[in-house]
Amino acid sequence: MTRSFNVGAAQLGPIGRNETRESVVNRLLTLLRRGAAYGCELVVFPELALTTFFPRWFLDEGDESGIAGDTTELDSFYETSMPSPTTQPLFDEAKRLGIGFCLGYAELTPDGHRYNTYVLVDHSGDIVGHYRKVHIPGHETHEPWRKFQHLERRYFEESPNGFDVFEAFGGTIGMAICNDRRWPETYRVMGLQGAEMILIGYNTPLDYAPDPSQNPLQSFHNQLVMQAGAYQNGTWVVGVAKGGVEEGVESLAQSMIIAPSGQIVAQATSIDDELITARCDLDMCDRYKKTLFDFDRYRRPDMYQLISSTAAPRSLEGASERTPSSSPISLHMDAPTADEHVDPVDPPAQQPHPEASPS
Ligand code: CDT
Repeated sequence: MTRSFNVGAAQLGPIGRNETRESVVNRLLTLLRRGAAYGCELVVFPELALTTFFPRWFLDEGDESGIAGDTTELDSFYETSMPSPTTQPLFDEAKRLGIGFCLGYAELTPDGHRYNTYVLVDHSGDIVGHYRKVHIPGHETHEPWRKFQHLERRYFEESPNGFDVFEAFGGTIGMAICNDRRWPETYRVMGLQGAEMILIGYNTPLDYAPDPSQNPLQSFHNQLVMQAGAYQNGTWVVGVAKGGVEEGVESLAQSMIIAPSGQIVAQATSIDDELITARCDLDMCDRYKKTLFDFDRYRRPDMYQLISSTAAPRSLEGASERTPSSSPISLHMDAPTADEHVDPVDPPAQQPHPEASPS
């Protein structure tokens, strides 16, 4: 029996700060119906697909010790249940059409925890599973030097759950959210559980304030990490953007569906609402899982112990997102520009880290 099925990546264009949930859900319903018309069994929406990317604003009256004061506006961006009254039509329509979906949203739990979450729903409208974002990028406190904030680390907790996979749509499906896609461990932990398709939603501003030299590489890095993740783990990857200029901030679009070979088989061409589809043969995963990436035969986990060790031997203490002025290395001055000639000389000897033990 073939394990091929059609998947849709439902890219979204910008969502305005004041756009109602009802309006957004109507946009999602349009894409869901388009997916059904194209014969999709699963339509994947991006990260935080119900709202604008609100971590770009400082929205409460707290300080470095956390959120405080009037949180009415902040709270308005979160769902306190799923389905919620405004998302129920999506679940109903999915069931009516016999099509599944994956939806990113901000989750506020009854006991006050805040997560950046994905929910996977099957063709009966039933929830298959949730995923809460593991790698939370950005910063915790208001940083006025930035053109816009990236306060994910203020508004979301790191997942306590990690990367699960789910038996659904005839295969083994995993989920990840945005920054997770840059980390090889994301794919590998799910690859080790047999993932055959990894669904990844993202909001990636083109302007990366801590190191603008990375700005022109956003598209390249997006492809690099997702294609590598797919190939090295013999899995399909469905990467879905919220792109375009949202509240003055331009974000990467270029949603794509990637085969276990690492090849891009479909890619969005717009920076707006757009559905791309591909027929994904889950059995293609075995071509890689049973040959080059036969984990049981070729992996050497005993050689990788540092990866799961919490004590990094040469920790880059404080090397998180710094303000330019507090950075101990010059992020902006030293990188050669494209037209500067760089001699192919040996790299300078590395300075020993102050905490490195003498050999
Ligand atoms: N949403 C999200 O995780 N975006 C990050 C931007 C990092 S800039 C602080 C990303 O990795 O694309």
